[in-house]
Amino acid sequence: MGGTTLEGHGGALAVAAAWRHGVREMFTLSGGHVFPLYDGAVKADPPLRLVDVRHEQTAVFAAEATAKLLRRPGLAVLTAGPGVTNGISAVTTAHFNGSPVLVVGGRAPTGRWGSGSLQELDHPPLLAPVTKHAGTVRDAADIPAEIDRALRLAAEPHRGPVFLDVPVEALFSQATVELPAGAAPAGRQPDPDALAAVAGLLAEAERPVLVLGSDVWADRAEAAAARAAAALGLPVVANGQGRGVIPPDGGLLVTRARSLAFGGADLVLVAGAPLDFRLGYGAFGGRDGGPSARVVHLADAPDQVAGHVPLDGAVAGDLGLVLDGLAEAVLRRGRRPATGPWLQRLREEALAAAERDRELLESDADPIHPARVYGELRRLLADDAVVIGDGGDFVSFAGRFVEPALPGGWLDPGPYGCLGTGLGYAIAARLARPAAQVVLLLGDGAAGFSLMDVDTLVRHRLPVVIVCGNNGIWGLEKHPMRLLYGYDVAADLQAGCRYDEVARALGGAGELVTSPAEVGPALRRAFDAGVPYLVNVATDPEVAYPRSTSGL
Ligand SMILES: Cc1ncc(C[n+]2csc(CCOP(=O)(O)OP(=O)(O)O)c2C)c(N)n1
Ligand SMILES: [Mg+2]
Repeated sequence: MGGTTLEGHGGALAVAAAWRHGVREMFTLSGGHVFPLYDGAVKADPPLRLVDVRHEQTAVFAAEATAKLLRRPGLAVLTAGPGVTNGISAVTTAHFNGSPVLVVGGRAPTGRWGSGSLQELDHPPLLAPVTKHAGTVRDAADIPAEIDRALRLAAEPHRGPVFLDVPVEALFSQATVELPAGAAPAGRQPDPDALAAVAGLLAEAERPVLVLGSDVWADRAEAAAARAAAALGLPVVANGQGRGVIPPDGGLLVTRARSLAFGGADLVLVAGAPLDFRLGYGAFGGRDGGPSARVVHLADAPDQVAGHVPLDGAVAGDLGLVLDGLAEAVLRRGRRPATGPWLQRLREEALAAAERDRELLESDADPIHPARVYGELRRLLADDAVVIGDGGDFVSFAGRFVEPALPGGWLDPGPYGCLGTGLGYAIAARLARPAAQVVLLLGDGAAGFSLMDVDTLVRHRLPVVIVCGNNGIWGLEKHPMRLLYGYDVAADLQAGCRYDEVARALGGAGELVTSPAEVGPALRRAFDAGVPYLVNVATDPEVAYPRSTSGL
């Protein structure tokens, strides 16, 4: 492409530039400052789909989930002032997740700046710490080039959000400009010496573990990761959107034995995930007084390589090239790592853990054990389902019991841990995967942040199955506070609150489930309904997720 000249107002120019980067929808909540962007969207040929939501955080979360699922940028348009500030937690989530999101904000007029216009706020200083770039476009003629630059930057590894605001004069005025081409960034070659050094460590290892994180999916490296794991016989632990890269029944996925894997390893290779609290801050090995493990970080960009722990090796670059290159470099040495007995031990441990789960998944306990919900759900999930978790303990149980069959379809909030992603992620998932099951797992506490956006699902005819794990408490806070203090406060919600009736009042459907035998049939009705459907499952508040770390 390239060489196209366009005449139009700032909104039309912005839409045309975004289209060239694959953007096909605009998530937004109305405000006069951004009207030209709507006019640009509806009058574009073909038009950009406008999805209007009930809270700006939902708009940005939806843009983020679009980026996560389709691996191209998502766009949210927020009106000046409170529209932008309401979106900041979601922008921060995209920042922590490395999701390519463009947020375009309205902005009070430059001509009156300082006189006290409605919603006059200088947004970029607020957004700068949580974006790759935050700036103001002051002239309509600059809009296409700035949007193009922003989207390139967002999509270039390590990916992340970019924020631009446009003063009303610029957005409403006309310009004639050449549209930029919107080309994708090229793959980044890893350093062959760094690869060879890691291959050397791998060839010597007896108990290696490969960790696959979300950037493996974002970097389109899932096939290379599966090839490397298979060629080298590496046991794999997956997290985030890395879940599903290695099929659950192929003998290599040992996520259920992660504590033995991380504690007993002599070498841990972490690909496409930060060495944060979810991975013990990058400290592995040491189980039963054994030595600590060597640690290698494989990252999509040099600035992602961990600096807070000593590393035994690191490679930065296109993760597909890194993983293929690594397998090749090891095999070229003529010696596959001798992982057989180690893999066997982890496999047995993973199978034993799955066996121990079985009882919980089939639990007849009354009140309902949250695991029973997943026992029933697992039977109904198709391989290509998109499963979204927004909540505390209820979602931790999902992480343990729901093993995705395919990569990319598991959406958790990531390391920022922000409650409220649920409806935004669900809206985006239904649009991104029109034919797949979309299941939103919602804690009853988490529900309060975004449930009003069931209205958006209804207005836009987006059927989603919502399962609310309703224990009547902020479970992940109540139990730890009790443990620490012997009592708890600010941790109770309404027991048995009818969130299903909220969904019905908003035009969706739903039902309350209070006995274990009803869970399966209710889920089936939800999948068959073809409308947004909330299954409100009253679960046992005494059941706490058994966790070893809190991340604090
Ligand atoms: C925006 C935000 N506020 C507060 C928290 C702290 N927090 C983490 S988990 C949790 C409890 C979630 O409760 P619920 O959604 O009902 O799930 P449950 O643990 O009860 O299964 C809270 C309050 C957070 N992570 N994000
Ligand atoms: Mg709860």
